[in-house]
Parts: sequence; structure tokens; C-alpha cells
Amino acid sequence: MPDHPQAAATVANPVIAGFHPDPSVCRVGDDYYLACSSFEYFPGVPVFHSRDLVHWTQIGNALERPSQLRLSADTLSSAGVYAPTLRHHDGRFWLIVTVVADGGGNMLFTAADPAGPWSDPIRLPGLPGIDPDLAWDDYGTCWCTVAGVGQVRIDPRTGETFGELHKLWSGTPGAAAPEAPHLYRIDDYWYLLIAEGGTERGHGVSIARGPAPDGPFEPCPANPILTHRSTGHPVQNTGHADLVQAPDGSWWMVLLGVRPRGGTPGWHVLGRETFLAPVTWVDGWPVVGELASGTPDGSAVADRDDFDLAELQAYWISVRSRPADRCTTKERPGWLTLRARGPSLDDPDVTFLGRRAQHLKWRARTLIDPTRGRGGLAVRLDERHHYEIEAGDGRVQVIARIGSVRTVVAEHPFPAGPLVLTVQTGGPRVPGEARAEPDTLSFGIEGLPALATLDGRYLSTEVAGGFTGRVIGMYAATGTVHFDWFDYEAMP
Ligand code: 6LW
Repeated sequence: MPDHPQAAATVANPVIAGFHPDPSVCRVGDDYYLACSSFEYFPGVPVFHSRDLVHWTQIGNALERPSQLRLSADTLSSAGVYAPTLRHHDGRFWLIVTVVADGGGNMLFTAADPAGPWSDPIRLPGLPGIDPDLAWDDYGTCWCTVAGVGQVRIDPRTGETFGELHKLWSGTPGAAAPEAPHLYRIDDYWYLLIAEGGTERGHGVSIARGPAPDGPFEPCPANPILTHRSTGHPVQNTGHADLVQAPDGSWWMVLLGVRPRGGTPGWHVLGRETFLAPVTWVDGWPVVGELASGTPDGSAVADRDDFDLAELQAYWISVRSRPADRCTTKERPGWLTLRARGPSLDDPDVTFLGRRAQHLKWRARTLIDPTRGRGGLAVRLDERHHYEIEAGDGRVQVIARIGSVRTVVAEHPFPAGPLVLTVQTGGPRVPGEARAEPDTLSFGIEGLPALATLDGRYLSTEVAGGFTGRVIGMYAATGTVHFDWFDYEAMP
């Protein structure tokens, strides 16, 4: 393991694979911390730790109590928690997000330890817009900058805003969506880093600098300082970045990107992932180096969970909420118990526990006991895009939901009692045919031939839309369903 970020040039990206977008990073001494968006999933805002910017370990989720995050069934998929900024100031960690939901808005959380517990929300009713940033000047004034790009001064301890939103910069003329601002004091200037071009193939990063936190700002002549638009680079949609300086004085950028596969338009299935790029400075402007590419390294999470712990590990996520009486390892020790709420994955209230897919090729399996209900193993993009294998009532079904169409694609009788359900990725439907990419998903019962092999394209962002990626998980459709273990393996 490299003990220094310079080694990143030789270490593969993404540094945090799978749906982990909108990374925001800060450093305290030798430790880096990073937070990502989480949208409709609960708990919200995964928080990671690293010593080298390359290998990241999830240390928690900032929003893990209903008092911090309430996402009702009306919260649409890909709404919910957007674009955190994570900073360390005055001996504490500060996190600001936009919650796109009823009762949401911009809110701040603070913690002594980034692993938690984080405070209850400090609301900012006077702050409109999304993608809030936090920056403090030498006088202790806190400047909060939002997409657009506008700014107000705030009191982060109370959420009070001072004055009207002051427009700072509209980004490069002609570029869409100036957003994701981050403001930094670096040597003699204040730098305003933004994303622009939209979070799709046109995405990029631009920067401006000025004498004071509220400008005036002069754009960098080399903008965009990072974009892969209109290139054949295997990592696309690069943008929404944050800067951090290593203890040795070197500079680094974390950013989001996607890995599309196949012909036009190219399909990406893992969502927007976190990448790392080196940064150097020329004439007082940052110059972003190449993203190292290759096989993801280091930061994928544990392959197997035997559900032997009383608390669920941090990488597990549920849809909108996770009431303890419906999702617990305490009821039947050594097993995960899921109790049905919404009757299927079409329902915003479904009882679901999943993890992000983090590799292009993988296999997942679970031992399910559906004696007292029906449930299964699913690959989920959103309510309208998911495939699953479901067991109970003496039969196993493979179900596909694509847009408004829901169909049972395979059915197999199976005696009551525990069984192992499997899903794995496979090569494209028609080998060598670019329009058949990116992959297939095969569902089955362990020990038997696959029951169904489905086109993976329909579980891609280019089909489903939205800001997330594939999540693989267990769910309950009726009654109470138990799972003895779940395992996920990257495949060669
Ligand atoms: C986020 C915006 C963006 O608020 O996508 O990629 C939005 N950039 O800045 C949702 O993640």
C-alpha cells in the first residue's frame, strides 16, 4: 500500500468505486476524510477515511438517525441528499448538504469525530439553492456558496444567513449548470472551483480567483481545467471536484466520473464514482494531471456478511428509511430479519438492505429462509428499474421491472425452506455487438442452471436516468424473511 499520495500516479482509479458521487474531502494532520451524496438511501452521506487519498475505508454515515434525515415515501429516487461539503474548522468537522425532499432544504451537521455521532440538523431556511459550500476567512466569517453561483455569509452554529444571495460567477459563458462550488484560500488568492456543463458527458471543472472570498473573481484562462468531454477516455462525465493539499505540499483533486461501456450512447451501471487526480500549480492556477486508470484497488468493501454483529455495517443502505423493527440482526441471532412493508421493489416503502455494486463484473449470493414470507435478491436502480429473484410459497420467480413494464420472466417450483439465491454479471447479450453492451445479469438458485439472463442495459443510468447506480440487496415482499449471509465477489 502506498503511504504517500504521489504513488497515486501508479494506483488505479476509481479510488472509491460504485455509486459514490459528489466527493468532498478535507485533511486533518495525516488523515483525510471524504463524504459523498446518498440521494434516496438511508443512512445518508457515507463518510470515508484515508491516509493516502487512494485507499479509503468507510467509517460511518453522517445521517444515520431519523432525527437527522427523514425521507418520506414521496421522496423521489435520486432526490434526497445532494452534494455534501465536508470541512474541518475550529477543532470540529462541519458538513453541509441539500436535502431535496419535503421538510428538507439546506442543512448543516457538526461532529467532533467524522465517524460520528453527527449533530442533529442545523437548518438554513434563508439559504436557497443546492450544493452549499463552507469556507471561513481569517476573521472567522463563514461564507456559504451555492450552485449558480451565489453566496451569503452564515452563522454555522445557528443556520442564520446574513444579507441577500450575492451572485459571484456564472461560470464559462455558454456552459450549462455552474454548480458544486468550493471556495478556498490558497496563498494570495481566494479560488472558486465549480463544476459546469451538467453532470453528463459535458461535465467539467472550472476555476476563478479573486482577492477576497466574495470576489471579484477572474476566470482561469485555461478553463475548463478538467473535462473528458468529447474524448475517448474510458472515464467520462468527470466533474464535481474538490481540492486537498497533502502534508508534503502536493495538491490533489477528488472528482466524480463514470465508466460507460458499449456503442452509442455508452451505458454506465455503477453510478458516478470517486476518482483522484494530481494537481500542480502554474502561474497561480491549478493544472490537473491525468487520472490513472485500471482496475479498482483497495476501497471495495467486505465480500461477506454473516450477520453476526448486532449493528449493521456502514456500507449497508436501505431505501428512504430503515425502521429497526423491519430490518434487524437482533431478532434471530446470526441472521438478518426483514419484515415486509411495501409489497415489492416497485414500492417506495419496500424493506430492502443493499450495498453498492463496485465492480464491472461481480457475483452476489444470499442464503434466504422464506418459510414465513416471500423475499429475494435484487439489483436496483430505482422503483422503475430493477431485476430480482424472489422465493416463497414453494416457488422461485425472476422478475424484471423496466419503466412501466413489470413481468415474471422465469418461475421454478421449489420446496419450502432455505435456499441460496444468486445473481451475477455476464458478458453482453450478443458478444461483439457494441449495441448489446454493457452486460447481462443472470439470476438463479445455487446448484441449478441460471433461471434467467437479462439485459443489463436497462439497469444503467442512460436508461433509468438519475444520479445513483446499481445497488444489490435483499428485500422482503410479504411476511418476515430471514437471510443467513450475503456475499459479493468481484469476478475476473
Ligand atoms: C449535484 C450537482 C451534481 O447537486 O449532481 O454532478 C447533483 N453534480 O452538483 C446531484 O449529485
